[in-house]
Amino acid sequence: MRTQIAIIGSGPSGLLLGQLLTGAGIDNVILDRVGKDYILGRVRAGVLEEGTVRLLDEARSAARLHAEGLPHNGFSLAFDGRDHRIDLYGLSGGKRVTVYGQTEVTRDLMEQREASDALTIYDAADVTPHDFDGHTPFVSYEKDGVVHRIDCDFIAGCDGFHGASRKALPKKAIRTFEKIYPFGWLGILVDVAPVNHELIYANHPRGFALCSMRSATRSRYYIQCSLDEKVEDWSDDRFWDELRCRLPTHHAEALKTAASFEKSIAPLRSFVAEPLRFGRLFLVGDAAHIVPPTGAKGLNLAASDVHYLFEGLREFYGDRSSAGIDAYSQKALARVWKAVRFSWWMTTMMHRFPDTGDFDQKIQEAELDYLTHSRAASTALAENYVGLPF
Ligand code: FAS
Ligand code: PHB
Repeated sequence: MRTQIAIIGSGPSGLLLGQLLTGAGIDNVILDRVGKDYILGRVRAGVLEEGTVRLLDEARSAARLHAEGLPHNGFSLAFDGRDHRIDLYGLSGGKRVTVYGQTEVTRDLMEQREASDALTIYDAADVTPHDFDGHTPFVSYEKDGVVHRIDCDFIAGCDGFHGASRKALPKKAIRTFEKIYPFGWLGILVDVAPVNHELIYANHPRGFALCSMRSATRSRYYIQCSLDEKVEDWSDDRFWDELRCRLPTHHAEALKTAASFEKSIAPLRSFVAEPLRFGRLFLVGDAAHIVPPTGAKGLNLAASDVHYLFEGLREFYGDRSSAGIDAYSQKALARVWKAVRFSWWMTTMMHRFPDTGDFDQKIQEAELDYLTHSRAASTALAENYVGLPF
C-alpha cells in the first residue's frame, strides 16, 4: 500500500491531522494499536481553546461541539475558604474556552473520518516507522498474523507518550526534558449537575481539587492524591467527603453527589522532546510533550502542533516548498514551552508538595494573594489559560 502521510495514532492528534489532510486532498492512513471503542473509553481532557475549536471547524468536525459545548467566560480559584473569579473574557480581550470532553472530540473526528472514507487501521500490532532519515520512509505493522507495509512520503508520530515513534529515534538524535510531580489526580465522572456553572480550582492544605464538568448534567471532579494511592481504596463516599473538605463551605454544602461511573488516577509530569522532526518523521501531541492537566493544555497543545504540521504539509504539496515543514519543530516547540511553563506554574501554585517548607508555603500564599489582587497578574493568567496565539 502507498499513501502520502502515514499517521501513527488515532487519538485527537492523529484524527485531527488526518481530517485536515483529507480535506486538503492529501492522502493519509491512520494506524492504531487498539480499537475504536478502547480509544473512546478513555476519559481525558475537558477544556478547548478557541484555536482548537477553529481547527475542528476547519476539519468540519465541530457541529456537535457548537451545539453541545459549554462556552465559559471565567473560572474560580478557591483558597482560604473563599472564591476568586478570574474573568477570562474581560481580561483576555474577549476570548473564552469551551467545555467539551476529549472523548466527544474524538468521536466527532472518527465519525467525520468514516464519512470521508479515509482509511484507519485499528488493532494494528507492532507498528514501526522505517527509513524516515531517507527519502523513502515506510511503516510496517502486523494484523491478523500478516505483516504489512505502507510506503509513504512522511510519517506523523501521533502515538502518545508511550508510542513507538519517539522510541524509534536514535538516542543521540533526541534530547528530553522531564519533571515528575510527587502526586497524581484521582478523577471521577458522575451523572449529576455540576456544583458550579464554571470550573473551580481549589488550593487547600489537604491538597488540590478541581470541579469541572462535561455538560449541565455530567460532572468531572478531581482531587490531588499521593502516587501510592489505589483507586480501589476510594469509595464514592470517601471521595465526596474529601472533595467537600477541600472546597469553600458554600460549595461543599451545594455539592450534589451520585454513583460515579468512571474513576481513575493519572500521574502528573512535564515532558518535552526536542527536536520534533527527524527527516521524514514528525512527533506530534503527547508523543512530543506532556503537561500536568492543571492548565488544561495537553489536548490544546496537540491541536497547535497539528496546525503547524498541517500548514507545512499543505505548503509542501501545494507550492512544492519545504519551508513550512522545515520550520515545524521550532514553531511548535516555541508554543509548547510557553504552555509547559504555564502548566508547571499553575500546578506549583495550586498543589501541596510533600516537601513544602514554611517558606515555600508562604510564597504560594503570596502568589495567590498577588494573583487575585493584581489586574496585571490575573491578565497574564487569563491570556495563558484561554491559549496563546498559534
Ligand atoms: P493520545 O495518547 O490521546 O493518542 C495516542 C494514540 O496512539 C492512542 O489512541 C494509542 O492507542 C495510539 N498508540 C500508542 N502507541 C501506539 C503504537 N505503538 N502503535 C499504534 N498506535 C499507538 N489534557 C487536558 O488538556 N486536560 C486533561 O484533563 C487531561 N487529562 C488527561 C488524563 C490522562 C490519564 C492522560 C493520559 C492525558 C490527559 N490529558 C489531558 C492529556 C490528553 O488529553 C492528551 O493531551 C491528548 O490525549 C493528546 O492526544 P494525542 O497526542 O492524540 O495522544
Ligand atoms: C477536565 O474537565 O477534565 C479538566 C478541566 C480543566 C483542567 C483539567 C481537566 O485543567
